[in-house]
Amino acid sequence: MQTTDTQFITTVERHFLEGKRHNPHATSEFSWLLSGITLATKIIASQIQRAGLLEIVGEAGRVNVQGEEVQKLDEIANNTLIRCLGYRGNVGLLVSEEDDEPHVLSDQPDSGKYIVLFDPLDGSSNINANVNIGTIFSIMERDPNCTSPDMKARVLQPGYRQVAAGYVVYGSSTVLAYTSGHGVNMFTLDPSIGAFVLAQENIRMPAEGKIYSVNEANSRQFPEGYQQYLDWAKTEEAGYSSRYIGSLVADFHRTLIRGGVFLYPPTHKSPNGKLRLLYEANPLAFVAEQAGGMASDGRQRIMDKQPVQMHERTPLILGSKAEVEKVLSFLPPAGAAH
Ligand code: P6P
Repeated sequence: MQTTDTQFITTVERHFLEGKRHNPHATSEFSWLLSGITLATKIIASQIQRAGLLEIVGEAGRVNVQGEEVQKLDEIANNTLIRCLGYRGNVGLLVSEEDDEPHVLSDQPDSGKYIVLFDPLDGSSNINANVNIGTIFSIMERDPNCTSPDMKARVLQPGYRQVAAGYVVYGSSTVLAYTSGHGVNMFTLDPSIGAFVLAQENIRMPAEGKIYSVNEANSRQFPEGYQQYLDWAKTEEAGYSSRYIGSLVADFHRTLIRGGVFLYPPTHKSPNGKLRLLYEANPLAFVAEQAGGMASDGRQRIMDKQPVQMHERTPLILGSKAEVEKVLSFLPPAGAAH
């Protein structure tokens, strides 16, 4: 086996610190925080690779705050992230899709400087079908002007306040894509050295892509404009293909690489959309925009939304700018009655 020439590999931590020249957050303390996420996702990846061999597939026997059956691997992923981020020394609050309340690690301005929000294992119901699943994370700074004793209030910041965001997709390879506001960089986990190694710098999402990604079974529940868009996209002259994995991180990763648009519109069951704003829509919107793409809730830019609740959901139209704009052209203008 060809060994990796270590002098030529760029790990995610090294790449981040080398970005110091244009990124005020590229400090060693932030790199230490980032290494908490990369460590956790390496541990999660190793668990997933052996899921069929270990008694960790299946349901944990409890329902989470979202009302969803918790998978055993959900709990493992959640606990791993909490543990790995718990002693970074600069994380004040952790917000997880799995937990109703934030985890308070520090309420001090310096040791509690960052807030990390995450969906520990998105798409986990697909685990036993060996479908790609993922971890999504968002990093914000503590708002010095928010002195509310209610920790939930501290995390209700719009997405444009994010200082970094990204995801890890666990599939045929384990891939990390993240941004700290200066483009999107992609790293592949090299199991032979246990490090995320730079695979592609400054990724650009294709400006357009004839792929739409939506759960067609819900289409009759969608507001009229979405149905009109899908009717158009299905015409021969429009020339679209439909691709839907049912795992947000996998559907988004394909969209980032090949272009197209992912949609999760309002449905009767989820009138505000199914996907969560703080730790699903916002981080992927940040990555999408940094790669030249776009993210909307059908009325406004995802990252401009002022959250009202920590686990609030949002409709999501995410992908190539021209493709998102095409969907929006079928919807009522912002402010019009839906
Ligand atoms: P539906 C997985 O449960 C998830 O949260 C996302 O990963 C995925 O995009 C979505 O739900 C799929 O939802 O209703 O199409 O099964």
